[in-house]
Formats: sequence, C-alpha cells, structure tokens
Amino acid sequence: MQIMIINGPNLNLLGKREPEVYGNTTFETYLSQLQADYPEVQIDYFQSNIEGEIIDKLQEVGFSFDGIILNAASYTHTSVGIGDAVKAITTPVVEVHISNTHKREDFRHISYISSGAKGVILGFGLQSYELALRSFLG
Ligand code: CA2
Repeated sequence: MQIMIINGPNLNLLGKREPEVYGNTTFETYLSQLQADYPEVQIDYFQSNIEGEIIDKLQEVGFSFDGIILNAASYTHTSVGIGDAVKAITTPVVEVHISNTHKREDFRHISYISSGAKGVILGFGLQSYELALRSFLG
C-alpha cells in the first residue's frame, strides 16, 4: 500500500507558528510517528508552497499510488487548477484539514477540492491525517 501525503502552503510552519490554531507539533514529528504506527504502509510526504508543484505531484503519483491525503491549505479555497488535477487522476484523494474550516471565516467554507475527493476529514487536528489513512485501509 502506497500513500502520498501532500501538504500545501505554510504547512511547513506547523509547530513553529500559531500553536493556538494549528498545535505545537511539527509535521515531520507527526509523520515519523504515523510511519512507525503503520509499518505495513509506505507513507510518502510532499509539501510545497507553490500551486504548480502540487499539481505536478498529483499528476506524478495520481495514476499509481493507492491513495492521496491532500491538505491543499489556502489553495483549497482558491485553486481551480488543483481541483481539476484531483478530478483528472485515478488515485482516490481524501481531503483533510487540521482545523474545522466551517467554524472559521466564510472564505474557508468553499473548497475546490471536495467535489473531486473520495471524502473529506476536517477539524481533528493532526489526527485528521491518521483518520484519512485509516479510510484507505478499509
Ligand atoms: O485547517 C487546515 O488544515 C487548513 O487547510 C490550514 C490552512 C488554511 O488556509 C485552511 O483554511 C485550513 C493554513 C495552513 C497554514 O498553516 C500554518 C501553520 C502554522 C503557522 C501558520 C500557518
């Protein structure tokens, strides 16, 4: 089982800025624990602040991997291009968010990803990623 986690802009700052919203664990620390907890799964990770790089990664893995866990961060609410890429690939995508975007500003209530996603998990902190992973394990 090959799973790719893709994180969008500013998520490289997790654990380093705004801990009241996003917690105080870095993604690298969380990922190491996730990989240790699920040794039977190959969990790859990619983060970019650049829209086109996220689209390139979706196209690169999106016809061979078993699942993609995508937190497109702010691009969730703006990017027709990432939304189109999610629809164009064959690997199922689970959209995740750390925060409950529906409890936040109105502009965060729109997602260009959800209509092409297999499902959406939001509001559970970093645990959102593990819940998404488990959804692929059946
Ligand atoms: O809750 C989520 O996972 C979001 O995708 C996070 C995005 C936000 O734009 C979405 O509306 C919801 C923002 C990620 C920024 O991450 C930071 C982490 C630490 C410090 C500052 C930003």
